[in-house]
Amino acid sequence: MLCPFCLAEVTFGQTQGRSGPAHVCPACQEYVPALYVGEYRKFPPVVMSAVGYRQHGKTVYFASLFYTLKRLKVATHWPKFLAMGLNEDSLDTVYGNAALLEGGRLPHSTPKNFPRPTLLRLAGVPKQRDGTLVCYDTGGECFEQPEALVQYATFVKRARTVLFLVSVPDLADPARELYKLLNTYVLGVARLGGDTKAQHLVVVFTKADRLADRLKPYGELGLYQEHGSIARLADPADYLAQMHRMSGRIQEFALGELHADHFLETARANFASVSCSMISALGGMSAGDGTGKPVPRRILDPLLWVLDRSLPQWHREWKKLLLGTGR
Ligand SMILES: Nc1nc2c(ncn2[C@@H]2O[C@H](COP(=O)(O)OP(=O)(O)OP(=O)(O)O)[C@@H](O)[C@H]2O)c(=O)[nH]1
Ligand SMILES: [Mg+2]
Ligand SMILES: [Zn+2]
Repeated sequence: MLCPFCLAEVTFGQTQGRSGPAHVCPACQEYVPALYVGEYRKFPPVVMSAVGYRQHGKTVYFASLFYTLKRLKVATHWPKFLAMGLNEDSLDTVYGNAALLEGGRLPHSTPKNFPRPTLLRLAGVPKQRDGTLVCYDTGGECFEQPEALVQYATFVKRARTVLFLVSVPDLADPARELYKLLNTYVLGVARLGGDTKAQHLVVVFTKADRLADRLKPYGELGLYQEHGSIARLADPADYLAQMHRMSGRIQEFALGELHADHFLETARANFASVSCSMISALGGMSAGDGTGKPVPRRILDPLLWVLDRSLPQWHREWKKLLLGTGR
């Protein structure tokens, strides 16, 4: 089984915990939740590993995702949908950060240390299999040098899909800085003995609310960001097809507006696949002063990409035939 804390393939040991038998990882010595081990086959792990510079929106993305998933539960869009934290840490993160956003506040910057993943069981997402989300939110400093990645983010080499969270409005020279992030990541993973060619890359452009003017020339994409609503999720086949189309539009934006040709070409050469999405975790919410609530836009798209990319190849081929979606 995959350890959710260090992502090593291990056989968990049994030990006596404070409240009964417990499972321990022989590689990292972490206590693994009984629910994770007991129903591993029914809810296999799906790793969401966020990579990106400081202050580019990783923590706020996860907070906004948890906030949205919480609200989805009572909505009618996915009638069978269920999300559940698997340990106390995860409950604290999910409910704590979602509550912060709900109260119009923002989470703090993430310290540079080996992050503890948030474990969230997901069931009933239409057209996707059930699973346990293992969310890694690492401090942005760890992605500034390959050495820092090797020291603090060893788990990245074992993730099947990696999310690059990039805030275009915060980049002075987007083409150069995008390429640098990619280069740092590919080098770091190679030094860890991993191979990015076995991973799928999802590039997530964050803070799309600050890009509204620059998206105007890209008609359909601008509208997609502005009118992001969860109502269309009720028809998942239609939604996934649209998401694939938007990935193409976002790549056009990256070429036309950011001149990121070199970044995209190098990414395609170094990963099993490259998809793009664009989100606004906060929408119109003002900067954490306790006024206003977030109005997230397209916040589920990266999750749907990760779930999609986590499916075995045969399942994806089958879905492609059924839905007519891209790669
Ligand atoms: N306008 C806008 N601002 C955002 C959005 N998401 C995040 N921000 C702003 O960006 C800041 C940094 O976001 P974080 O999620 O903390 O960034 P991070 O990538 O986790 O940063 P580190 O933990 O330092 O690596 C937040 O405090 C917000 O002010 C968004 O969707 N729209
Ligand atoms: Mg953070
Ligand atoms: Zn472990």
